[in-house]
Amino acid sequence: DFPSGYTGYHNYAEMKAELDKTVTAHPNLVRLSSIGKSFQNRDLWMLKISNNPAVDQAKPEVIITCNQHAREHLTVEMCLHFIQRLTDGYATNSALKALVDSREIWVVPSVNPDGAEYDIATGSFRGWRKNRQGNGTDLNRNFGYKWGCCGGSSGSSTSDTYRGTAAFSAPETQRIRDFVNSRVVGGVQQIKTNIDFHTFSELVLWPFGWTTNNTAPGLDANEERAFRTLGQQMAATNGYTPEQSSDLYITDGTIDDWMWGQHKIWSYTFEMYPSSGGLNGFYPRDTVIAAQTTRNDKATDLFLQYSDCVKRVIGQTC
Ligand code: 0X9
Ligand code: ZN
Repeated sequence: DFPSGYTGYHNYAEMKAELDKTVTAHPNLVRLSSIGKSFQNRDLWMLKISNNPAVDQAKPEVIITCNQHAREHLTVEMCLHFIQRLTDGYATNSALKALVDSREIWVVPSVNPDGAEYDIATGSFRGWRKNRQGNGTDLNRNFGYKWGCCGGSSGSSTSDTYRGTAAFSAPETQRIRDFVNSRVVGGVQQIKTNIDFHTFSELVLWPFGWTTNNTAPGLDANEERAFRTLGQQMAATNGYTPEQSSDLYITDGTIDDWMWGQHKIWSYTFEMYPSSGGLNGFYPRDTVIAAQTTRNDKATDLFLQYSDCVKRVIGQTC
């Protein structure tokens, strides 16, 4: 389990208990389901937040993903905080109510539960990043848009950025893919936006990661300007640095490139606290959880606001 100094973090069972509590407290605002199993057969839990959550309504949909990388435990807390804020705030905060009422919000608090549990299993952190299939696949190199194209992942199974044997060879990325694909209704993708939370470096990133060019086939100048403008506006609220993801380093097979490249879902990667550090940058004490998750309240509000039409941020229509 989590070592002392970290017991404020939620392990997999505690995360599930928290989701169950939310369902009990707000049965008319949330619906809990599993999008399927991880490699080691854990459920990949997903909470839908909306008014009338049992019904598929014609509203812009949003998906928030956390914990693709095992050791990035702070991101589980980010997803849980996001859920709690929207649900607990609904009755008293009219701005939050308006956001919840006008969207269908899907939250996957742990995309990689096997890796996260492995990271804490001995009681001291292992520094583990990948899933638990063989030597581990880096889920954020396993998505099927330009998979393995560009030197932004490794073909060696022992590497921390191992891309897997094929695009979507990991059950966890398959489950995300299948869910997102299932939201194409009547030929129209219902999910408009995504934030994928990671740690660390305090960044707001947007596609593409596979090329250093700002525009590319499937990402034109207006789209790039919309990505950048909303990215900068969100970063202005949390003090993160906004940049194109390839400004950090080239990556291929990432979730954000796939969301945008395959589905035109406006996908951002947030790298949370701290701004710098070595391996211990992944392991801030639990005393920072409240401040570092609340820090993204304004950014996620802005993100939800524009999730009907991100191009509105540059004065265009959808
Ligand atoms: O390398 C990653 O997968 C992410 N950084 S982390 O330190 N959390 O591993 C960054 C991914 C950003 N997205 C793209 N580069 N497309
Ligand atoms: Zn990460």
